[in-house]
Amino acid sequence: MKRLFITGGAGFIGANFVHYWAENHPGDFILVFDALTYAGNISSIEPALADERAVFVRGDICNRELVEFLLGEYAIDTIVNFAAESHVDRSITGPDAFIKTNIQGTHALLEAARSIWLNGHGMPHRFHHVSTDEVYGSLGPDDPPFSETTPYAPNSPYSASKAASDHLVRAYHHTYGLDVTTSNCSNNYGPYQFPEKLIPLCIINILNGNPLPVYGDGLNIRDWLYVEDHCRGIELVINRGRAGSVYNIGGCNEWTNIDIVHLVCQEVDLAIEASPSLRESFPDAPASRGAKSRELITFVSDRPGHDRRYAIDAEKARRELGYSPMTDFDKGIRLTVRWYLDNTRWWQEILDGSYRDWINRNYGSRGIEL
Ligand code: NAD
Ligand code: TDX
Repeated sequence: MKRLFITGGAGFIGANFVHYWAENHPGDFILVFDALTYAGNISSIEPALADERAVFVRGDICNRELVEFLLGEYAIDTIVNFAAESHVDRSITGPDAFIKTNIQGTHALLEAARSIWLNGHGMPHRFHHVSTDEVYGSLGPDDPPFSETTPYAPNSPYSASKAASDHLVRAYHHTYGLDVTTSNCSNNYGPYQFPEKLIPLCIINILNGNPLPVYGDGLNIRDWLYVEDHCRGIELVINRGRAGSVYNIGGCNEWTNIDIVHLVCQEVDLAIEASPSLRESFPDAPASRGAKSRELITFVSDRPGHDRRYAIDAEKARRELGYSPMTDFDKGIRLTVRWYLDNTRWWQEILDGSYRDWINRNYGSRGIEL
């Protein structure tokens, strides 16, 4: 039985991971530790928190003393670090928070783990760090996909801060013998993704009849993975990955942005055309008046320093861990569109600000102090 400390567990991938782990390891204890920044949403994990083996603490990973106290108090043996500032565009307009959370926060977590786990008792432990393919930089059209030995070449403040955190994790293994693993994953999509990222942004903008902003020429390429496949990959790394190892996780599923936007338009249109109640709920969606969502596509200025192409070579994870993605893209996009149609309250409360008001009322605007 494991006792997990899941940082960033109220965010997109973290919340999916909390559900995945609770379902597949019902005897394990889970402590979700999350600062509930703009991207954190406690309602995403409410069902999992109803279990007596789950605890939620609002806190900042930069708060080493608090983390150290909780690791000891709850006899934690596994940290899974999802907590991060994760949006590239925000890192361009405001990099400070990325340096603080992604670098200083990961360092504070490592120090807390070192202090609790390497204190002479030799307690079995695992520090799993969740990272990104963006640390490897940008690929040309004919370059081979990123492998674990591809040199780091991060291009945005976001990817540079993630790269720095990866190096710290590596160094704590090499220098102190902390039992660490790192996974570098490609673009995720699925339920609970904050509506600033491309796919949920497009779904919601279509429903509200708003423009679909496509950066530059729309021909940038990403390798998309359904979030549940990422969660399974992380589970495999935690359970079977070698200490000190890095594993790339990806979907083997490269798409240009414009093709993704077209696919999302098509799926939303099909759903609305088939449902009078959706037409009533979303009168501004093009399909509700017999038009096509692709008319909302608007090419806008490119993201500064926009990486052209990412692609992951997940052969090491396949060979060593038996990892392979299970959800094909058509199915994953259909499931994702369906989730946003069935969970309008989740995203409408984010858009209208009522969710943030609720958090501030129930959790205080500054977080808990222990
Ligand atoms: P997200 O932005 O949806 O969620 C981040 C979570 O971390 C939020 O709940 C937020 O409240 C919390 N958080 C932020 N700062 C914190 C702090 N200082 N202390 C405690 N909690 C804090 O992010 P995501 O998309 O779920 O990404 C999770 C992790 O996976 C990140 O490390 C990201 O770099 C990595 N990743 C994401 C993707 C992707 O496609 N989304 C792909 C590869 C890797
Ligand atoms: O409105 C948009 N229009 C657009 O063309 C947005 C939000 C994005 N884009 C483009 C930029 C990217 O090429 O779509 C692509 C995907 O953009 P995002 O959803 O912002 O993701 P990306 O920048 O690729 O980064 C994501 O994947 C890797 C996550 O946000 C990172 O946390 C993860 O590490």
